[in-house]
Amino acid sequence: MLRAVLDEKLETIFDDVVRRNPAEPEFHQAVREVLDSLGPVIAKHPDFARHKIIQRICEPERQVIFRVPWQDDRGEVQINRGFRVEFNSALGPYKGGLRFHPSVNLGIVKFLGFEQIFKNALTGMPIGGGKGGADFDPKGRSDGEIMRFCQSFMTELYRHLGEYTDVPAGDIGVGTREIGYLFGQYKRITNRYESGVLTGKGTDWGGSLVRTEATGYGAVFFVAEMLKARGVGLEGRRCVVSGSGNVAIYAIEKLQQLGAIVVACSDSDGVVHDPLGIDLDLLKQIKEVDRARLSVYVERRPGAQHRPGGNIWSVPCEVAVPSATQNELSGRDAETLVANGCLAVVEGANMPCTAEAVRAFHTAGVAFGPGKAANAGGVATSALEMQQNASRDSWTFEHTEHRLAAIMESIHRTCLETAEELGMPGNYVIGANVAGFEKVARAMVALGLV
Ligand code: NDP
Ligand code: 2IT
Repeated sequence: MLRAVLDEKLETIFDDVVRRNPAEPEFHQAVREVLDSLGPVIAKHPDFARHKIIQRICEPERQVIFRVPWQDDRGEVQINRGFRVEFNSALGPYKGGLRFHPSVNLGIVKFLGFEQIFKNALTGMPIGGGKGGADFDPKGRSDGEIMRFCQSFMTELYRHLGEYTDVPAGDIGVGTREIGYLFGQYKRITNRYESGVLTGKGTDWGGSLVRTEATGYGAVFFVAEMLKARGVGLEGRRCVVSGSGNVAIYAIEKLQQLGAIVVACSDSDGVVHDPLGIDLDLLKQIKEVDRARLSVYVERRPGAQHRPGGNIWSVPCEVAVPSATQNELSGRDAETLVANGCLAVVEGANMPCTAEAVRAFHTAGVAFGPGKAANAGGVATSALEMQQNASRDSWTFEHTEHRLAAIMESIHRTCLETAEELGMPGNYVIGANVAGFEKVARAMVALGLV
């Protein structure tokens, strides 16, 4: 892999991170991406070096790994591994989602937790960074199995949580249903109706309106701002959104509301290409109600095609919204998008674009919105849910969406202005990394050596 040259001090710190955290390539990738941006920061703030802020930020405050035993519907005992990495609490309680997917391991949870620190700082809300999950595969599991797994997971995790300590939410494989089972078990064990301990709750039992939509909507608000900064709009633009889960569905919804045409989405089996525009009601029915595979879509939608194992980035588009998983868009995919006339790429997922892809976008002058800025609408609305819980209030959809839109606009402005100040106009990666890092670093210095 071709890499940017790092400042010597940063190179030493990075080498140390790799040595101390072997066999965690996604974590190394996420750290490298931030350190690549920090040259000007260490030159400007010698006190950060004196306090060893970068080394401290790269070391989680606490990491919990635990056994999750449960029984499947056939009575067979199953064992999974649970994780919670409490990365940084300088700005508030640890905050970040739980991922249930067979690929989950410590390195993946650490990359997600590390990015979460800076993302949460960018929201301007009082939340630290953390992430968790399990190598549990929810695919094909009954409702009863999901419930028993969640109950066992929480039976260990509850002791580490609290509305002022650590507040999980959803991520891949964890939505309102799972948060319900987790919250029910937390309530039972602690004998406390502590609404603020989890976000992404159902609206009947302490959840916030707009939290379901927030990540996808927020990413689209962000790309709309990026295009506006270049004097163009979303109206009539052809878009491609990878994935077909929570983030993808609500990115598609907002893109359509703003007049764009989404022609493709995907899951891990393949790609749906629908040149007339994705039928969102049908997509929601398949994914949210039936919990079926995306391939079913073409059985009910004439004119649409399903390409098993296809590459979604070969579908020509002007706006691309990778919203499935890490490293799903390679350098070669980026070149294809550029060749097809793509104007903007916004990361709905966490780290979906490889370093090579990001470089290709920057070289070609494509507007690129990194996940830690562009998908921050989800966690920001989680913080709005915590606010509502703390005041035992619930806000309207319109008010909450308005707050979300204002937060995304503010994150966009912060990234743009920070990049401009650093002499890298339009580089949202540098803007997001530096603005997020500086806020956490200042708080860490103020709080002393803890
Ligand atoms: P969901 O579980 O709702 O959906 C995930 C989607 O991505 C599914 O279509 C899934 O396909 C696909 N996918 C997942 N893993 C893989 C893989 N290894 N290879 C190919 N496709 C895959 O998750 P979300 O929509 O919540 O999350 C999507 C991304 O957005 C993740 O990167 C997550 O970290 C990030 N994110 C989520 C937020 C949230 O609020 N939910 C907030 C910010 C970021 P299949 O069904 O075939 O597995
Ligand atoms: O990656 C993310 O920001 C999330 N999965 C949402 C975290 C949250 O606490 O809402």
